[in-house]
Amino acid sequence: MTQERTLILVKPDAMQRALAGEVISRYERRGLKIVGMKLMRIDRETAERHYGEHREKSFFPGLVTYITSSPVIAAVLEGPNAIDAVRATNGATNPIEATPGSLRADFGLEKGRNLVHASDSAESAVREVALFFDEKELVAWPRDADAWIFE
Ligand code: IDP
Ligand code: MG
Repeated sequence: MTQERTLILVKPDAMQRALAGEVISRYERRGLKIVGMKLMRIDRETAERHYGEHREKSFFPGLVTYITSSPVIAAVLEGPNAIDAVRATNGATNPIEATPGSLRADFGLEKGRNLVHASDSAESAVREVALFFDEKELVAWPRDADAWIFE
């Protein structure tokens, strides 16, 4: 069982539709632990670095405008295979192609308004967690914390 950490963002469309609690609750009830969380307005420079791999894409300017358009929740989630688990909970980038029951299928219709972000690999997770959090903002849970959730 590989313990991993992954970065998620509750994007502006989910925040504006008051879906933050619903989104976070999906991760919690899968058993993922929140080890960092903040409400923030992403500045343009951070947005451009976060989405740097898409810099040449036609949707990049709109993506940066969107992600900086209102407050978001950034969080670090931890658990067994957390990176793939969260990507599956989110669903495919295009909500129309997302697995029914995933967040993007349940709440979205458009690629450009797909509610959530999650790191896509171990390398991205390390880079993205460091972009949004200082190490001292990440908290350690007690070793027996699972017993509280599952008793
Ligand atoms: P991901 O969020 O599922 O990892 P990526 O391909 O990394 O998807 O794209 C990053 C984000 O860019 C998407 O979540 C979505 O918000 C936006 N995006 C991707 N493709 C398009 C597009 O064709 N039109 C508009 N926005 C897009
Ligand atoms: Mg991506």
